[in-house]
Amino acid sequence: MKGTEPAERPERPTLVILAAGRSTRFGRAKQLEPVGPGGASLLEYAIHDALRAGFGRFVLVVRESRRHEFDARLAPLRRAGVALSFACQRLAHADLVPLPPPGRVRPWGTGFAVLAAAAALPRRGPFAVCNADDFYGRAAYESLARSLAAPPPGVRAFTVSYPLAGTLSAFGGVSRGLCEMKPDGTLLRMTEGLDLRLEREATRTGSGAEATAAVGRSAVTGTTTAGTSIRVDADSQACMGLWGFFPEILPLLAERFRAFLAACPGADDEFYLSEAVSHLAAAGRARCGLLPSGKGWMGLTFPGDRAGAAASLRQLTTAGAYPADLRTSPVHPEPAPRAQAPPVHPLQAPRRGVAIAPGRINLIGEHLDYNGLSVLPMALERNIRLEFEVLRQPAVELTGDADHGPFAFRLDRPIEPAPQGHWSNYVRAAAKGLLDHDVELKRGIGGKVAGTVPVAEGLSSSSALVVASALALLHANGKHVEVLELAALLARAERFVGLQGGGMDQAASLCGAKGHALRIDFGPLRVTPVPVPEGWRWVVASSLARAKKAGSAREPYNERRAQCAEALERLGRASWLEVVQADEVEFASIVAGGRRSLPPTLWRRFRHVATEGRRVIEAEAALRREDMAAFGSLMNASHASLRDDFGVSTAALDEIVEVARDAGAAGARLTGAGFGGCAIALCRESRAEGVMGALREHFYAPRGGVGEAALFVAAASGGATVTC
Ligand code: NG1
Repeated sequence: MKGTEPAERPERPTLVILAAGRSTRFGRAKQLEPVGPGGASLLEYAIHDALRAGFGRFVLVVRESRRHEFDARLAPLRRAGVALSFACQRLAHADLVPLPPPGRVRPWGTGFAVLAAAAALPRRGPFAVCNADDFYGRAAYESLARSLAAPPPGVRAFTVSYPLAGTLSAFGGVSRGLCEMKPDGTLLRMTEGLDLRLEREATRTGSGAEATAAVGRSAVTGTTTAGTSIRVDADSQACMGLWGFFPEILPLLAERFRAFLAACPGADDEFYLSEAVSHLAAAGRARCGLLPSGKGWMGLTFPGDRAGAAASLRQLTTAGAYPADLRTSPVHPEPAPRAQAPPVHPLQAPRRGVAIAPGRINLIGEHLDYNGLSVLPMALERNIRLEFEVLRQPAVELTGDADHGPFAFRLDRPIEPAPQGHWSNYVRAAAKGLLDHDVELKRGIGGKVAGTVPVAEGLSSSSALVVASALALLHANGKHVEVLELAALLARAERFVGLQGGGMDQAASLCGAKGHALRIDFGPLRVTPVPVPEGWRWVVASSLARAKKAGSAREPYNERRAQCAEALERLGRASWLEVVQADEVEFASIVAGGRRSLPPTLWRRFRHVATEGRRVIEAEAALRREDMAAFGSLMNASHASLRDDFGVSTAALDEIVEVARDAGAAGARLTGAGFGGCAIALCRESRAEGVMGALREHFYAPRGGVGEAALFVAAASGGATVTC
């Protein structure tokens, strides 16, 4: 007999309180500063409000040196049965920064503080994050708790937002997360604004909400973390550091932190939670709901802020909102938030959207990805754009341009390929890849595809289409797949078109980083952004011959892949990595062995992969030390190897490379698989026009001239996004 089991109780959320800040502007440790009428700190108000809103446990992120102080102060709460634990924020972290860079003293920032709390969080169940020195009010915690109990489809993060003007201080500039919202109420982007002040400073008298009343509508000025001046509407929404999350955010944050570290941050650069969530939201990897707060906010940035906060708390206490001595008054937690409660800010399932996925150039490391070796591409500003409407039925109905006619297929029947070379195969590949990965696609998409990446030019228009299609389908169905997992599954999926490709293009399109090249490693897939030095440009030049990877280039490409595998096997080597990472002596002996034992063609294929693998390592080092002359020489060697050993260049590509070098490029090479497509030339910014002029004159004019699609300067762009 089935017993009467109690209905499953929803998980009470945990509140992570960030209390490790250095209080530099406040002048003394402010997290335990007595502010309430009975001497309670804002941190104690946060715990009080959160308990009443149904939060079940608390994790305080503190500096090790102050842990005892917090412990002693909060002991009465523990004795009253409040589940409270500590996480110490250090500069080192076993997995993320085993050894902090020399000279780093400043904490890593709010995003890192959350990662420091991860080990103290329950494995399941949502959590919220707040700052110890901010007062958000009970309604904010209630709104967050309700939304975490019943998140709208696909939303995996929340932030409570406040009108910007009401969050400023009369005593100096403050930092705030400036929110831009999509029409469905989710976050489009958040920019960390620094030194924010009301423009009409002279008329101000108080701080917080009082100040807003004093000046009415106005603008707020400040700078971004990159130092650019900004001016925003005083009514815009600001994030004050009160967030709600599900545990899936933690690996995504860790990944963003690794990318932050890889970009060699300066001693004062911080990994802001706001910027990390903004990046994940823009990339379509963590939809973040905005919960606009009806009530005011107050906090302590400068010593002068204290008086205003104390006065407000006195008023609230007199009005009966809080007990006079909050520190000794028992708290009566509310029941856990009910899962069926509607979210405060109802979000609709998306009805339409736009998925945009960039193409890429590969700076160096050709025909290496399918051999498991690292490559160094960069995402382009040119992209594939899929504007879609969400369909109720599981079908895909898309149209393209004049060369790419309409097609349709169902998602609830086996997905069969269209005839070889048909563009729908890339969309089919994306859908099949997701379905094979057990992603349920109940809703379809209808819409149109347009693009600025030239097709079949080795700039990865095909993978950009695969990525855009996958993001649109995921978005339409409120599903999420972690980005590297998505890149890997789409690389496998794209083989549906018959090309046994590697995984470079899908990863580059998904993980592009503005101003950065990407080192992509395989097995397991990892992406590390590498900054591109200022003052250098890559000119992209089409050979005017299409390299159709779903057509004529397919067999020679697959043949190369098979030859590489055979060469490795004949040499009795387990992996190419082992060859490429050998020391000088060992490498020379492997190469000598290859020359002796392999038939001529396999020997040449072998030599290309082995030397190109080592060139990528050297090229990344050259890029990091901004030695672009060395980078250019490596590009030249790469081209020679692709031409002479790998046999994938063409006379036109060789000619472009030569003209560009003669015109002053530091290096030039074919990019992508070859067999036609494009070449790239590295040149100083001041030489780019000269190099393009020489190409126009010597290569394109005799062939009847070219348009802007065939000859342009590449700019390293961010990765694929999907927005409503
Ligand atoms: P292009 O040329 O962009 O189609 C192809 C492969 C890459 C890589 C390069 C050669 C696909 C989708 N693309 O790129 O994986 O192997 O050739 O380095 O398979």
